[in-house]
Amino acid sequence: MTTHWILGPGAIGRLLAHSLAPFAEVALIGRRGFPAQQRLMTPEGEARTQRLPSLTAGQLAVDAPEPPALLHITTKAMSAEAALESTANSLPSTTPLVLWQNGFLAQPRITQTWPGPVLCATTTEGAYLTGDDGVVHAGRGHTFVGDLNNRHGELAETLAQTLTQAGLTATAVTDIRQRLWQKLAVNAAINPLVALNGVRNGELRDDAYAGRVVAVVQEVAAIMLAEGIAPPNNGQGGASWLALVWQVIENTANNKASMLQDIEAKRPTERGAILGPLIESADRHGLACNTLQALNNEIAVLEASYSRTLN
Ligand code: KPL
Repeated sequence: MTTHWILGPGAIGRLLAHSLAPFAEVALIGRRGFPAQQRLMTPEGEARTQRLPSLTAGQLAVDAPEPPALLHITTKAMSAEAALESTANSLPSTTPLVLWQNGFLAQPRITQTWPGPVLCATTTEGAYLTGDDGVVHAGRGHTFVGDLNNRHGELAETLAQTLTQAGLTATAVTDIRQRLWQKLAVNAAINPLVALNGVRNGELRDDAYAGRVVAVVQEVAAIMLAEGIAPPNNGQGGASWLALVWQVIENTANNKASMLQDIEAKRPTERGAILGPLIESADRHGLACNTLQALNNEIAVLEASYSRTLN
């Protein structure tokens, strides 16, 4: 049986572990251990309990288990590189990696430095944790996998088949860079604004916020043009970034976006992986990005205020 290690036992990590476990050997790797009996609630409301072994990076170093065929990294974007480093001594450097992060920060860096194949995955599967031993698969989505240099198409194809067999519908693609940037563009227009204002996605349609949404999207659209990233076709012929962003806001109106959840839980946010590459790209192309800069600074101030109270 193929072995998959899943580094980062958050909602997507545990959903992945539950889905793969009937077909492969899986181990969840985290900073701390978890109860072996883990519960999954399916989108259809069926409750399942499965044994999912968990290991800490410390245990890996001591126990030296057989290395995996594939290491999935499902941490937040800003933790991916440190997490990989914490397990790297327990892995052959040829081990294929699958990066599940938002944004576009860890992916190019790890692709450049890791000697083995590095796949990137972007998913619309919806999941959230219900404690140390439970995850809810809230909505079915689609996962796209590929590598930034288009050198590992066969591996991406095999992974897409494995994921699909495991119930997480997936497609191997040759334009994963485009897809990661497209998701980042939408996240940049929604996440910082809802996080700063403490509102659900749908509230961005209110007059109080809509102007700032438009201002962010104008900057993002110029950056995307400079990067050569077209908006995904929305199926209605209208492929503008603004139409896409309003569509996602409509479809996720009731969502509490991930950045808002991070702010509420006083955790570091993914602003560096979402706003960072946009601001860096704007600088590189000589484009103005005052709204993106302002949002980045406002979130940084908020994060600093609670990291001071936690220290
Ligand atoms: O992906 C999202 C997130 O919460 O990070 C959006 C698209 C904003 C939906 O909530």
